[in-house]
Amino acid sequence: SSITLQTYASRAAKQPNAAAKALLECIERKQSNLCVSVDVTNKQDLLDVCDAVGPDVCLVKTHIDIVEDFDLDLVQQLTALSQKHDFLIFEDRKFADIGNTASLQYSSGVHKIASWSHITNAHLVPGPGVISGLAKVGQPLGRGLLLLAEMSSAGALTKGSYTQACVDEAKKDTTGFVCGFIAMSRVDEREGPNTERDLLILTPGVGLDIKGDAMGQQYRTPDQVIRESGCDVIIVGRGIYGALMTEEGKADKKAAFDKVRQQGSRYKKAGWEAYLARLGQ
Ligand code: 5IU
Repeated sequence: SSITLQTYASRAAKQPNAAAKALLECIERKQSNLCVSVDVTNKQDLLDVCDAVGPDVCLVKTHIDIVEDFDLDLVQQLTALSQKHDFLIFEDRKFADIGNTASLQYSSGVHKIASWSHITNAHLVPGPGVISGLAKVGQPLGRGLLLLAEMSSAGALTKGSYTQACVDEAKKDTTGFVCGFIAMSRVDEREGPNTERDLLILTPGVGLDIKGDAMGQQYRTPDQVIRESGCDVIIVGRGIYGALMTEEGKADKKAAFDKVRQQGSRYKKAGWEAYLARLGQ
């Protein structure tokens, strides 16, 4: 039957990709399909947000290249928090070069993403060589890759035959390294139930209070994303940590972090209720 009618637990039991399996198990254990996107530019804020919302999330998404004072201690502390609070880490790197270069960007440089990030993602623009290049590094480490099948921003070119090509490549990936998509809908089931290979769908562009931002972001609610569109994980950034960015929040960090925690718990509940509603419970 359609993936949307299966529980996270039953999908975890059958999942061959280690990172995807760990994520599904974590979702079930914590009753949370919430991924927080922590797009802050200093190390301590990043760690503090993860510590504040850690209990409510299954996954923390980073943009490690925006952190001004990045060092390897940051990823050690982030890893420690992922163990303390039981969440996985997803570096939203969006690899998009030929296989050989993507492989080096994944393993090496300042950030050494493969060494600490359980999940990362790639555009299929270069063709399937980007998958093999990343798989060479990530596969032996038990990592997972998401293909960017659809984006949330207005006017995105990720549509039609491009989206379909991402689905086709994921289904025929022989490395087992591709474990899902970033997408706005159940792209793997456009042509009927996907009985071939369980692929996760992680979805950004989620907000309960506003419809978008000034730079093309478009928000939908957790219910629209999980129940109506059949996606698996909601990704929420400013909806959760936004209080830290205001003048008020900068002046009173303690109050701001209370708001961050409240929003984390609010989105966690909304995501889980939408999942239960999808199952008809
Ligand atoms: N993100 C998107 N849309 C996409 C992809 C990634 O918003 O299609 I691919 C990222 C960008 C940001 C986070 O890191 O997800 C969403 O943040 P906000 O919830 O603050 O808009």
